[in-house]
Amino acid sequence: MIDYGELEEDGFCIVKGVLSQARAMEIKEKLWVAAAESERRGSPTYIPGLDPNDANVRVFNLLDLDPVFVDLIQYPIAVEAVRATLGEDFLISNFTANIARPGAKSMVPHSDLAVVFPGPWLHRWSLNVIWCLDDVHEANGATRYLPGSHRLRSQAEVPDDVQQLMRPFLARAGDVILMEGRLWHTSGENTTENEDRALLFGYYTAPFLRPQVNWNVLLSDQTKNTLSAHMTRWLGLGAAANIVNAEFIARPADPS
Ligand SMILES: O=C(O)CCC(=O)C(=O)O
Repeated sequence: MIDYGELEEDGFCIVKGVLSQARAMEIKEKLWVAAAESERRGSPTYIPGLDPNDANVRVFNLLDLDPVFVDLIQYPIAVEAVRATLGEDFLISNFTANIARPGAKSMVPHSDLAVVFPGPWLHRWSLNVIWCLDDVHEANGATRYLPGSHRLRSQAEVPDDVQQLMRPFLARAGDVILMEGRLWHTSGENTTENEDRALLFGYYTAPFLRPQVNWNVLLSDQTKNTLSAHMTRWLGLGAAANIVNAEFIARPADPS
């Protein structure tokens, strides 16, 4: 199912039909409910500085908003891809959504590894598992990536005309895009009249990298109490969370 050769060679691969289109649509409905609940809790869905305008609807802390997101972050194919890329031990760094609505513009190009590690970017130390809840194509704001950019080792190597060189990921609702953390990308512009583009971003890192969010603070006790031992470890919850296990020390992350 997962083309690891492609993931290594291109920095991404698309896994088709992980969810049925009907299931993707059900999850999208839950996402809109989660977006409203997020606003109600005081966590805005538009972040000036992150997106150029409020046509991008951002939903943070998905794990606390609906159990369906707890299921997705530990979905077998996601965990398989993460383990194959990062090693047996890893952390869930973040899980968020971005719904690009008509009129949405591109954010600043970046790589997700650069967001958590200043470089040099020599190793595959993070992986984004992107859940497509809509068909994704250029006009509705498909995520755009810079081909070959998972081989860039520093900011100085990023071309000045990065935006012009980027290409859209093309995928169907229910597909998963596996994108390694070194691949430079941005959100696309949604130039359609009335088509949303909803994506979920499950971001996983090697266990020595500080997660983007502090799950200990962010998750409610109600959510924490439902989590398995594996999820507790992967979220870095608990007093001994920062002790990396001996197996991982003996076998560091894939050096590719
Ligand atoms: O929405 C997208 O297509 C990309 C989002 C992204 O890269 C981010 O939020 O860091």
